[in-house]
Amino acid sequence: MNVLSIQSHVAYGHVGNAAAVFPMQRLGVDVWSIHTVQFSNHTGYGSWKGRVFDGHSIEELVDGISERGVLGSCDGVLSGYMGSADIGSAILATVARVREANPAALYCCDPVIGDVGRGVFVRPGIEEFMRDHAVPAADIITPNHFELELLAGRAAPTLTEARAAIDSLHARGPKVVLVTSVITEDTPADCLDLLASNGGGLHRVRTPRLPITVNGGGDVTAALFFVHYLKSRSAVVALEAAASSMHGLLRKTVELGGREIRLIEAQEEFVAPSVRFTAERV
Ligand code: PXL
Repeated sequence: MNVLSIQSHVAYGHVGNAAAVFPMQRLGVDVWSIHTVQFSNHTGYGSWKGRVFDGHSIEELVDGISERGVLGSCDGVLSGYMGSADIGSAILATVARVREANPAALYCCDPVIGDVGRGVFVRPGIEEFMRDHAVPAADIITPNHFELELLAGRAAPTLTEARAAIDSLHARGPKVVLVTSVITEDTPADCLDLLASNGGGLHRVRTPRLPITVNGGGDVTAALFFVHYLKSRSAVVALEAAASSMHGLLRKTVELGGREIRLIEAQEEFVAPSVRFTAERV
């Protein structure tokens, strides 16, 4: 299986491609990674070095891959942190090229915009680009709770309102919606929910809430969910697998400490999660 992953890259630590590529490889996927930015470290530190690429630099690499004659063997495109709306347009042009070469290829868009404590952390224009262009082009989207509310343009403090917000996103195109880091009024204080919908039903996995906030967790979750979906074609199977592996990764991160997710040390969790969660229909 081949996945084209277009995301940010950091030299130190784990977000974007530096978070998503290894778990996908560990699951046996051949990952073609294109970087939208190359930074020293993630932006959560408040300062970083490096640069944002432009749309042309993305399309140039896709041209080169296309010249190898392999685009038709691409099973899916995964996008994350975009850097600029111009890069976003290049990503959507790439998705169109891949679909032309392989009509069965799926596009999973992780609409990285922000998070509850930090607010919006991407450049102006990205939020609108995600809402108006990327989401409608995607087969699968993986917003966190904060991004769900922004994209749907409505608050989702309860499960009922989250369901309505998810349905409004389905109506714009995506067949599958995964919502991460969900905390509604129905969520117990020591728990965190993940919701997955395939348009025909909503499923929830509830995991214990761990005493950390990390960067890159959403990037790993989207990558795991996409790979398991590509393999199983089941949103429920993908939800259970991604939630179980993520919980294992975060437990390892709590155990070992530090500011970055412990991706390497937790690698066994991607293939054989030590705790398996099951989804319930809600
Ligand atoms: O995890 C999202 C993300 C991706 N890429 C970069 C980031 C962040 C979050 O901080 O800084 C570069």
